[in-house]
Amino acid sequence: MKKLTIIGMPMDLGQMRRGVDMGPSAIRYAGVFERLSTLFSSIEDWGDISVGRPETIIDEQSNLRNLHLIAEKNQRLAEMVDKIIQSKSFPLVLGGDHSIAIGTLAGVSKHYKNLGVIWYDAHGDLNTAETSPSGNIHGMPLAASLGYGHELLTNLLGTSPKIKPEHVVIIGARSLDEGERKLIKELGIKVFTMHEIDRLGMTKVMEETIEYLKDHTDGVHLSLDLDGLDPNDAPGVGTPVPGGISYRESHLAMEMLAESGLITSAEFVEVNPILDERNKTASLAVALMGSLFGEKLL
Ligand code: HAR
Ligand code: MN
Ligand code: MN
Ligand code: MN
Repeated sequence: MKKLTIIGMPMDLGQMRRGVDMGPSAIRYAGVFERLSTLFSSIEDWGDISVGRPETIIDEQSNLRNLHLIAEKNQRLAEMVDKIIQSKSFPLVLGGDHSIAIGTLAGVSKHYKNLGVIWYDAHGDLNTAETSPSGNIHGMPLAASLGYGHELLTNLLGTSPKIKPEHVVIIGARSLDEGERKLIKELGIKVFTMHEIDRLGMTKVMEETIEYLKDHTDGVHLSLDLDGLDPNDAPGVGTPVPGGISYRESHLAMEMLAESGLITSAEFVEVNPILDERNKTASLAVALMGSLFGEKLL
């Protein structure tokens, strides 16, 4: 059995709603350590990276809110994730808003020539300063990891791009901006929107995802944004979009990933306990982690 290392990234600077910085606490409170401890030979919690307050000066020129702080803190996260993998442990990052994927992927991708990424999300997170309707960096991490966007975001640890478009699968998309749609088409990124999930069913979606990635990648990162799920199941998120993936479909997806043995790193992001109902969303995140790491019902 493998080792697991948890690290918290209480980042709320990638978007406008405070509270998502308490995501790591909420996930710990929901019992992540206890839940996963039987599934690994050893499990460590390295605590949180300190993030700090929002920048007061908004860089209007770049249309990137809190750019410098986000880049700096993600650099730190990238270094920690790198260390975790060096110590032969599985990195599990707790968010925090989705801008932290920039750091996670910078650290993880150092160790893989062809890193696959499963982006489980209502959104594409494929914006750049030019296409973003909001200036919020949590809408940009997948673009940044593919090498699109401001140099401070694309070039962490000194390389860019971190991943290749043909090794990315987006699952659950139902809110894509114009520029994101364009980039998806231009790069030929594989996307299972809610339409495909409805039409094919989650079993087929995951079979195809696993088939698509398994022979072309040497590791696969799961970036799970809780807003990929339906807001009825995951109300504690900053940018809920109705009509999402269900609780059971998400468990099925995690169970199939566990069976595949493909996943080599993971992050669970956008849990905002201030917007939640009795820690429902953090508890859901922990339950999904259980399935992802091979917990069985029987
Ligand atoms: N696409 C919109 C934007 O760029 C909303 C992004 C919301 N992002 C997240 N991450 N919650 O998926 O602002
Ligand atoms: Mn996201
Ligand atoms: Mn999202
Ligand atoms: Mn390939």
